[in-house]
Amino acid sequence: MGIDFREIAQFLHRAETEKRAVERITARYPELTVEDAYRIQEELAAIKQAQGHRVIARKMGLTSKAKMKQMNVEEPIHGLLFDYMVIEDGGVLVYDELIHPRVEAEIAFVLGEDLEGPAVTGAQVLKATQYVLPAIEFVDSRYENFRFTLADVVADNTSSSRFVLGSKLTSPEGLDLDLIGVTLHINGEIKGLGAGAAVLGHPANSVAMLANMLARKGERLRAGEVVLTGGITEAIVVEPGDVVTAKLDQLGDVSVVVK
Ligand code: OOG
Ligand code: MG
Repeated sequence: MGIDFREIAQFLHRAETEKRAVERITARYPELTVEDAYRIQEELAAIKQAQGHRVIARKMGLTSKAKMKQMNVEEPIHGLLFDYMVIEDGGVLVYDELIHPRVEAEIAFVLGEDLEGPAVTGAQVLKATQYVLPAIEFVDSRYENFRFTLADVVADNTSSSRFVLGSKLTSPEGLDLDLIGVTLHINGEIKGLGAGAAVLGHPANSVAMLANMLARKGERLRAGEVVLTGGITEAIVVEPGDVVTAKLDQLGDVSVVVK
């Protein structure tokens, strides 16, 4: 008997909709590979799509040393962001809709041209990018204590739960995105700080890696797609009442209130 990917996807989907942390799936299936995990992620996406949800962006995760160290997983991963996950800039995150959310400051890209791997470079990404913008992501692992292996987190759609895009669109032309300073504030206090270079040396490298990972499945990034490139600092626990702001040099601010 093989592993039932659909059944595992349903298990993770239920954990999300019931807002209940569950045992990590590799405790039950230690032999689960990362490739299997992406198949489970696809099944999970199909379940959401069957319920009428639409994919509106993609994300990379675990692209900075800070995040890799915090989660004890050393390899970048990719996932899907759905329409029900979006919060407008200045909007509200409803804490009770989630399990144990943590917040990240990120740089997002909007592509103006398709990008097809397997050998896409950061320079090609920059040429193909229409805009960059500041972003906040809330990760909310469906696993107990936010603890997982690489395969677990991939299957769990990379802990995706909510995200916020800043309202200012900036052309990447002439910008050194690696040198963009980033601060993450909660209630006016700086909880994390870094620079674009924290993300694989340059956040465009994260989009290039995504294009190259997708190429293995015969997929490509398309013009108009939005990509979150990964948390620059450690993710920070949030609580009801928190006001979260990410400030990115030259790209602007993005904020959200936790209620
Ligand atoms: C996995 C998702 C990581 C990022 O930006 O690094 C991520 C997690 O830490 O739960 O979104
Ligand atoms: Mg993230």
